[in-house]
Amino acid sequence: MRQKTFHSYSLQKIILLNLLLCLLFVVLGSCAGGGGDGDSNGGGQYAISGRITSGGAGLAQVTVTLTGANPTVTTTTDAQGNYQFSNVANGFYEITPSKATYIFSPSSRTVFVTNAQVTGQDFTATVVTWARTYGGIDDDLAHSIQQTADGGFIVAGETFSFGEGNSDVWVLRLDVFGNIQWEKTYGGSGYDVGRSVQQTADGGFIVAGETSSFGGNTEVWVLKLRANGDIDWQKRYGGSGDDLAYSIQQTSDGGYIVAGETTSFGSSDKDVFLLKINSYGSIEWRKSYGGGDNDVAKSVQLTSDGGFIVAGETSSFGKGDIDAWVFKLDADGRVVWQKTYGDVNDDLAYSIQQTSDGGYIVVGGTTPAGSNSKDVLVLKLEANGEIEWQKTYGGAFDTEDVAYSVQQTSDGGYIIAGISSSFGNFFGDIWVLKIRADGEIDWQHTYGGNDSNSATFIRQTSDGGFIVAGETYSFGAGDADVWVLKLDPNGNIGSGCAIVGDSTATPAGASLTALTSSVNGTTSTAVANTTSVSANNSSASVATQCSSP
Ligand SMILES: [Ca+2]
Ligand SMILES: [Ca+2]
Ligand SMILES: [Ca+2]
Ligand SMILES: [Ca+2]
Repeated sequence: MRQKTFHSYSLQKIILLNLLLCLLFVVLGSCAGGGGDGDSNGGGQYAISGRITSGGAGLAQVTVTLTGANPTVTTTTDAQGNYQFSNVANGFYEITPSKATYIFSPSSRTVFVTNAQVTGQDFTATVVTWARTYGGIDDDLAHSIQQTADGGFIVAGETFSFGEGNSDVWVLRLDVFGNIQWEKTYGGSGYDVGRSVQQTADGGFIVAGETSSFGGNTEVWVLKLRANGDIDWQKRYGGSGDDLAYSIQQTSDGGYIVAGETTSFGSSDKDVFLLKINSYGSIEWRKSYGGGDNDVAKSVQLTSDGGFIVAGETSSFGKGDIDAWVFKLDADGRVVWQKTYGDVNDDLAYSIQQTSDGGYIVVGGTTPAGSNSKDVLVLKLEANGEIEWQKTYGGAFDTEDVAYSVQQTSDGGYIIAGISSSFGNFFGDIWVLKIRADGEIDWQHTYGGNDSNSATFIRQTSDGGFIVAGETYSFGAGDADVWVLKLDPNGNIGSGCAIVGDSTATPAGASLTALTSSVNGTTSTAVANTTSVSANNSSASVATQCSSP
C-alpha cells in the first residue's frame, strides 16, 4: 500500500494536479472526480479512511469534507470516530474535518490516491476554551446563557454602560470562540433587566425579565427576538405592585411559561407569579402562589409529563426564616405536590431541573444552625419531592458559598456554578463543581481575579465542555463586566490560565427537613400590555483573559 501525505497544497494546486493526473491515468479509465460516502460516485474504486479522536476517545458526528472530488463530498464520523470515503478515483484530495467548538490538528490533510486504498488519515480534536469580558465603563451583568443550535451562545443580562438610561436589557449573540455576532440593548428610561434567555424553535430568542420604564412600577417584561436580535413582539405583564420574572421556557405548544414574583396579586408580601402565554405573548393562564410572607420563584422547567416544576423560596411556610420551596404543577398550573426544605436559618433554592430518573436536582444555599456562613446546597429529590440525598459544599466559617445554576450532565452527574468566598479570592470567585450522580465531587475550580466575581448560569456544551456566564469586577472595561467562560470537560481553559484556581471542598451531609406546604394557585388579574421599544446596537469592549488553542 502506497500513501503520501502533503500539507501545503492549496485547492487550486489540487485541481491543477488532478488535471495532470487525468492525462496520466486516462489509460486506467478513471480521474479524480469520484468519491462519496458509500455511494458509487464517479467510478473510483479506492477508499480514504481515518479516525478522529478527542482526549484519546473517538469523536462522533464530525463532518469530514473531501475536496478534489467533483462534486465535493462529505461524510460524518461514526460513534468510534471513524470515517471513510468510498469509491474514490485516483487523484489528489484534501480532507477537512469540522465540528462546532472543536479545533482539529492538522486542520486538513492532502492525500494522493494512486491505485491503492488510503488509510490512517487521522486527526485529533481539541475543545475550544476561552474566558472573555464584555462591557463598558459602568456595571454590565449576565444573568443567563444558552448554547445555540450552531454551537455559539446567547447571553442575556443588563447594562448600565449602554442604552436608554439606568439599566437596559442586554443581549449578546456570540460565536463558538466568544466573538460578538451582534449585541443589542432594549429599554426605556427606567430599569430594564434580562433575567432569562432561551433560543426558540424558530431560531429566534425569548427573553424575560423586568421593566420599570413604563408606568412607574416594575412589571414582567418578555421580548421575543428574531435571530438577528430585532424584536418580533414585546409585552409587559403585571398589576399595581411590582412583578418580576426570573425564568422562562418555551413550551411544546410554541408558547412560554414564565416564573417570578409579584406584589400585585395573591397573599401579602411577595407571592410566586406564574404566567402561561401563547406564542404571541397573549395570556393563557396567570396564577399566584404564596402565604403571608415572601414567596418567590427563581426557576421553572418543563417536566416530561407536560407540567412544570418550580423552585424558589418561601418565608410563609417551612421550618423558619427562609426555606427552599419546590412545587410541581400540571399543565394548567394546578399544584400536584409542594414541599419546603429547610432548617431554622435561611435555605435558598435558585435552580431546578428534572433528572433522567424522573426526579429533580435543586441547588442553592443554606446557613447551617449556629453558623453565619453560607454553603452550597444540593438536593436530589425523588419524583414525589421526597429527599433522595442532600449535601452541602463549602469552606471556612464566615464565608459565602452559593450555587445559582445546575444542570444534569451527559454522564448522569451534575454541573453546578455560583460563587465562593471560601476558596480563591475572599471577595468571591466564580465556583464550579462537577459532581457525580451521588454527590461526590469529580472536580472543582474557582475562576477569578483580585476583585469579586460570580457566576449566574452554567450549561454543558455539545462538546462535553461547559459555558459559564456571570460578572467580574476583576477584569474588563470598568465596574462589573459580563464574564463568559468556555471550559473544557475538566473545567480547564487551556493550560496555565491564571484565572483558574483549585478548591478543596468536600461534600457534607445536610439535615434539612421536607415539609408539605399548603397553597392553591390563585388566578390573578394580571394584564398584558404591548410595549414599544426598539433594539439598539451597543459597542462593548471585549477583553480576552485566556483562550486555547
Ligand atoms: Ca433603561
Ligand atoms: Ca406571600
Ligand atoms: Ca429555613
Ligand atoms: Ca462594565
